[in-house]
Amino acid sequence: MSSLKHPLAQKQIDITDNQGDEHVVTLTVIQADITTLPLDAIVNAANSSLLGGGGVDGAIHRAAGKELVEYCRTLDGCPTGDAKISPGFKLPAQYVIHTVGPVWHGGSQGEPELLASCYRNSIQLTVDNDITSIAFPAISTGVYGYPIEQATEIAIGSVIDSVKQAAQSGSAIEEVVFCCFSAGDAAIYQKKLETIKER
Ligand code: AR6
Repeated sequence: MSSLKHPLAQKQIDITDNQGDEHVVTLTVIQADITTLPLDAIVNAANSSLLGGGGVDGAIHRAAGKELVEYCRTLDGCPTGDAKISPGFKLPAQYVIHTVGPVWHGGSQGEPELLASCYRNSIQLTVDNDITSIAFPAISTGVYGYPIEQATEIAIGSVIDSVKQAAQSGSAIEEVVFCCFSAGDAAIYQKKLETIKER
């Protein structure tokens, strides 16, 4: 179960990998400042420069210290929908996974696929780096304007699909946290996690 205080909702995903081994992945909704979480990795909703910005990006850079932007300069940016990894420096989390969500233009310009690929590519990096616990903010739902209800559906659906797929390639992931900043967003995530049908 979750290592975090005050989970608002939890769901366990049971996965059997192609070796026949069973994995349990716990999905948890919390309301918190993501920079405080003592998990293996936290995800940053960055922009494609990876050199910092406002919102959760600004909070992560402030808490990690200036070594983070120095490191990010070596990453050569990140296309929308992709993800790159850095150390967490002064954060309690060991790693930061930087992903770039789509800007909302009404939904017909590939936004759902790009948002899903942020979650999928971030989970893929947990496989490559032996990460067992990760927290996501509500990517694209702040400055980038993605409607929260639709973004939440994609976030949870894509994470469930991605952890199932990752288990087939040796993933060690045990816990995925949806870290909401506002009580309103947390309530939407909570409801969605309780009602979502596994695909
Ligand atoms: N912990 C958890 N969630 C947070 C925190 C925090 N400390 N601070 C804000 N949020 P946003 P985007 C929530 O705007 O929409 C930046 O300038 C926030 O309430 O941070 O993907 C980047 O550099 C919202 O629910 O990211 C990009 O230019 C969620 O994080 C651009 O913003 C995402 O809001 C990215 O926009």
